[in-house]
Amino acid sequence: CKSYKLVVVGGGAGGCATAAKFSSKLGKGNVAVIEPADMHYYQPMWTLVGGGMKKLEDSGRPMSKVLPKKAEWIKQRVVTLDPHNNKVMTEDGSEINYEFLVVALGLQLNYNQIKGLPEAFETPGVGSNYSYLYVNKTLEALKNFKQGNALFTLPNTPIKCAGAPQKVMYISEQYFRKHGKRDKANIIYCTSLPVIFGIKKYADALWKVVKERDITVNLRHNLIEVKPDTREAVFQNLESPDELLTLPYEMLHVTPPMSAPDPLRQCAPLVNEAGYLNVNKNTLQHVTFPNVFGIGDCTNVPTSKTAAAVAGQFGVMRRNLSLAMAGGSPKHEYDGYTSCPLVTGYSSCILAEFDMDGNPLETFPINQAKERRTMFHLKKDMMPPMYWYGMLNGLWEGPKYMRKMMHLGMSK
Ligand code: FAD
Ligand code: UQ1
Repeated sequence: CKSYKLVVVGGGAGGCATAAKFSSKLGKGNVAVIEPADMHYYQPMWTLVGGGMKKLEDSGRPMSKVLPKKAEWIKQRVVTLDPHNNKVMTEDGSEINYEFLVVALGLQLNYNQIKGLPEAFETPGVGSNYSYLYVNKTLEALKNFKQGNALFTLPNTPIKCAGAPQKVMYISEQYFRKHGKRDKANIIYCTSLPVIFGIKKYADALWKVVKERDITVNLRHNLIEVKPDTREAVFQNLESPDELLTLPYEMLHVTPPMSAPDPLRQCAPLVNEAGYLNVNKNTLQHVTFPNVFGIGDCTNVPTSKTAAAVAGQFGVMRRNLSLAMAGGSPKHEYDGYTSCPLVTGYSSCILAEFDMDGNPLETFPINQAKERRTMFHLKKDMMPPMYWYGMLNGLWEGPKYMRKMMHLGMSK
């Protein structure tokens, strides 16, 4: 059985960055990445793919091209983690030993927890920007829309990019206007949350947007069933669980319930009660296994799960893991930085940036709660190259130094 100084499980945003930095530091033969997928997707682009602003092909690169040459790619799914024995098992039955482990498994999409899904995706009008399988169906639904309800949902679990379920709605609203069918559409946002967005500054701005654009918001409504035959969606009122609301739809955009991936959830010693990797929220080191670190969506770090957060975490995790490898203890601390570019149409965006305590932590010395064209271009044109060339090579650790410079040293 094989053995490495560092094993990285998951070759997404956090896994690629980690493998790039550490394989270059430790040299060939010392770092392995376990990742089953052929393609690596830049998921934040799917918001634009669903709205017809980018092509699905633009969002993916072969995994072989984004994983670092100096790391060994084990093209397998991890099925069991065994932290007491410093090893992981893959689907083909192999055991892989490590001295240090970085867990970067992301989130699992649980479409099957909604009755009638994923079958309803086989029918017209139902799409989801959260999966490469269904994102093009969002655009198709917009094109074929005639008249009726356009429903957009947010589930009753933590999700990645908590703004994405409404970005697609604002883009859809503008699409309908551009194509002369806005007056035929009744746009409804059904969210499990009691708020439109978790951070008050941006929530206030978003309430203005929904009012201006005549969008109905149903708070605390959770999608539980889709009936493709009658084209109806069933929601549970989370405030009074016996109460169901059934709405007919012409278009339905589903954000699925999410969880940590099963092999992680099932590894009790590694996870908290909710099934997420149990790390110290500041150092990103595991709370009981000092040779295990975590990064990204699969951890219990109490911040909004985004690639921007992964970038911020990476700088901290990289330094702390290096210290641990040298026999020391972690001393660098993550502040919870995260960012959600709330695209509100074909040329506007509110750039939400905040920390673990819910305080805005903005890069630019302007009011970022305002819809702006510049922030739209940052999202659409600047972020993809920053991701492919900066982040995946372990060279982008978030905008902290940019923020300090922009605020003349007076920001956190
Ligand atoms: P991922 O990048 O998801 O990587 C996880 C990897 O683990 C995957 O490659 C997967 O194949 C692999 N894996 C899973 N199970 C196993 C297993 N058993 N064994 C081995 N490997 C496994 N973020 C932003 O910052 N800004 C945005 O505007 C934004 N918009 C978004 C819009 C959409 C529609 C979506 C879906 C996401 C968006 N995000 C955005 C969120 C961002 O994509 C994620 O937060 C980020 O990719 C998380 O990185 P990660 O490394 O934790 O997980
Ligand atoms: C970011 O760092 C990042 O990760 C690479 C994103 O994901 C694609 C983002 O959407 C944003 C906004 C950031 C933050 C970057 C700047 C320059 C504010």
